Amino acid sequence: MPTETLADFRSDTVTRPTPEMYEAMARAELGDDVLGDDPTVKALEAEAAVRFGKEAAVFVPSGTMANQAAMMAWLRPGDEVLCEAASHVFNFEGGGMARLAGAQARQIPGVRGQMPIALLEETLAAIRPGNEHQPRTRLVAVENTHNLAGGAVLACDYLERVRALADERGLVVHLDGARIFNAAVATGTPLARYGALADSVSCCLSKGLSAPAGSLLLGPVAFIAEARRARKVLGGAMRQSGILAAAGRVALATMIERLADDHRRARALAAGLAELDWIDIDPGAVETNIVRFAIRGYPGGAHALQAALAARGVRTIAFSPTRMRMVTHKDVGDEHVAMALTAFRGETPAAA
Ligand code: TLP
Repeated sequence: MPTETLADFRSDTVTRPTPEMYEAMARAELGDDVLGDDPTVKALEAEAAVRFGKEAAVFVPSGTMANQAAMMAWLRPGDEVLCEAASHVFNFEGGGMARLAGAQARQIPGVRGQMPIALLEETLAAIRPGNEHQPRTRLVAVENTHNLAGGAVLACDYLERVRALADERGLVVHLDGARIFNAAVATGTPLARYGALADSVSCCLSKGLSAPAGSLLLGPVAFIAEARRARKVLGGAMRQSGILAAAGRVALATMIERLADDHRRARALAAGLAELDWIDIDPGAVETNIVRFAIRGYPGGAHALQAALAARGVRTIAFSPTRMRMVTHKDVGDEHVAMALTAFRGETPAAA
């Protein structure tokens, strides 16, 4: 049996840089970004700010740092954040909101990644800003696309309603847009539209866009100045980071439109998995590049299946004994989708 990984569906974070990125990195004009004179970082920040229609941007090493620097810049200790219960910022960032910003999260259970508007209204109606017993509710966090909701897209009319509620109550909106490019491509929405609906936006260049590392945080000038301070505190202020920014510029310029291919392959993968009666999946729910599903009757559960698939050269992630995730990206082609489906068929449990 092959042990070498041939088809890696664990995440779109596994993508390798393109030849054009390597070339841009080799040729990048560099300075010292902590001293504020790396021209390639500055160019990337300026280009991203224009795309999202934001005043300013700061380049950071990761999506986690982009989100957490945003929290540190917007919040004071004791503040409260409203976030979807399955959001990345709450579940997968090491408790940073509490640890770094000293803020507490009020979790709102969502439907396909959306906090129901009625529930948000009810929650916000109970806020009494002048009451010293209550935390100061300061920020609403949204995630688009929503990772744990299987890459679900948050529609602009939903985001408009969140924006309006936040405005009524004087709250800021932070958009975790780690995969905002996928949302934009899936719906034909300009990035500036998303930029207009949130006070701050984070986005990742190192996921579907395939840069080796790097994310951006975007927002008003004063906020970004504060976020730069947070980046420094977090150890994320880098020196010749133009090397990474050069790949990021290529990512922004060349890698957005092709995400449609990843979405098409994710739908094909989901349709193939749906034919297996031991897999529970709704292929109609696959809107972008993330495919989540549940398995039934596999001896040892999802972790054992993950190991068996890996032995067949197909890497996946088991999130629980029954739940798995696969993500399509630049480095998986149609042949890898076919290979994955063959591997799943080969693992059909005897009882199924
Ligand atoms: N998500 C990773 C894991 O952490 C789960 C993945 O493989 O999907 N926001 C969202 C919505 C994300 O999905 C991620 C990464 C981040 C933020 C953090 O980005 P990084 O990994 O660059 O810190």
